[in-house]
Amino acid sequence: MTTKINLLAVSLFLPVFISAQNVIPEPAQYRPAKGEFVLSIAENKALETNNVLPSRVVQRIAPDCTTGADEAYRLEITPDSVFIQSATVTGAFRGEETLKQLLRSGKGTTSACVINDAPRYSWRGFMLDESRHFFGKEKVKQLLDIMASLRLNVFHWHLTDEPGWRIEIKKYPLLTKVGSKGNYHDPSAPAAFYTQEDIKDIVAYAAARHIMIVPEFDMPGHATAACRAYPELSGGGEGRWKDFTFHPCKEETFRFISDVLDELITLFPSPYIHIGGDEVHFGNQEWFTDPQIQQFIKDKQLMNETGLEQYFVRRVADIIAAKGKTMIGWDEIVDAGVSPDKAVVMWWRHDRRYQLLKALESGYRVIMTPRRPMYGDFVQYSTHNVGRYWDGYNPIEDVFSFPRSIEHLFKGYESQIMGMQYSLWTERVADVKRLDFMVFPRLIALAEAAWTPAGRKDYSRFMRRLPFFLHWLDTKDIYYFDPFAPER
Ligand code: TNX
Repeated sequence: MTTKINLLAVSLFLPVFISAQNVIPEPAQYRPAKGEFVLSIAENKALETNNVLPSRVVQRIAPDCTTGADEAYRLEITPDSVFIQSATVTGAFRGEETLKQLLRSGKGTTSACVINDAPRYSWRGFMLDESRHFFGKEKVKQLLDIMASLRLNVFHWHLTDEPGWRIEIKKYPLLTKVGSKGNYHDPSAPAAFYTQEDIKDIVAYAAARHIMIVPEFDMPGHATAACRAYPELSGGGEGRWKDFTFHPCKEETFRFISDVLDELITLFPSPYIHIGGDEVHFGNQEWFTDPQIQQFIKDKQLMNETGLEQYFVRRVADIIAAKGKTMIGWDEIVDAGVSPDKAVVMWWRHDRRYQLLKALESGYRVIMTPRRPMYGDFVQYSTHNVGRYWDGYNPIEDVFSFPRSIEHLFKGYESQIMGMQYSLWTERVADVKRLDFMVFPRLIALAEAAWTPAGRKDYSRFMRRLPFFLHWLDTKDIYYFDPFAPER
């Protein structure tokens, strides 16, 4: 409600501002020009209902067009027509999305201007955990639409974990038959997973929006659903940790992993496969002191349980490299001694800054998604109490201003920072309404943080532009947190 009133107020008093600059993320360079470009009623309807642009929008793809960065584009809006120039089809697509935002926010009219734009980071991601709770194809497609508008380019899909295995693997049918039953709240919830046909459909949908999907197959820990389906792969354990981890000393385990990866690679064209690697807890003490396990550790000179974990990660890194892909792992993998040309590190433990430094010093490329402020399962406002709260919470402003607070840490290593990501774990996110609430508007802030040059970011200007984007979310029935009416 308040959003609509705000929007109305802004459009009544600042018509020029709204048609010229309502773009998120804020472009790198914006120059106003004379006049306005106005859609006809039919053209505006085509944009609103079918998301298509008029024939007066002309694209030119040529290497000499822009700075050469893959996603850079130049958008020139004149009263008669619009020119989008880019070295790549992807860049031109990003330019189209900027134009669509300008036209939508101006209700079919936008001021003439020239925009020269390129992203700050090449990895601008969103992670969704669908193991803890499953949301399904239509929701994922809607999120991809919104990501496209925000010029986000990576969807990291957490498809396997303790409660459920969510992707069909033809060679191991029990993964879905047994492993996809249940969710975080209800172990008896009916099977929920994506068939390979679903996956192909979603991958194509994302590709049409120039979004790469990176699947995550979490191992050796967080493997409970897979171990439930194939108990012979389990590393044992008791209570909370029962079947949590794959058995790291069996060849059978690595054969299984290699087979599953083959199917994932066929389905996902991404050059990266995420293998998790976080929070490993092998079996229990009894399992660990088993003479066979002890012998294995001795033979491989692994010293202890941690050595075993690192051995596992190195084996998987080699399997993935042999298949021509690059592995991504959570920041625990930094300690495993994998060669930096085989792996990319995702830094998540905000309270372990030295792990970020160690990754950079060891030569790894790094994607930043520290719990604070990048985890969407933390609350976003002081009075909220559904969600995490852990020496603080994650307000929108912290997402927006990232990585300012830690920039000094990676001074000199900037070229190894691939980008950043907003990550939503869904233990406490049981339905799409809650999902929307925990994702928006923080994902919008992430998009600007990851795209816009640091010097052009300004929180109060961002908050002034935000209502137009929230208004678009209204048309999609997205239930977002409204920072303009926080006590709603
Ligand atoms: C830690 S982040 C995990 C997840 C949980 C999350 C909850 C990470 C690599 N592992 O399994 O869902 O915390 O905030």
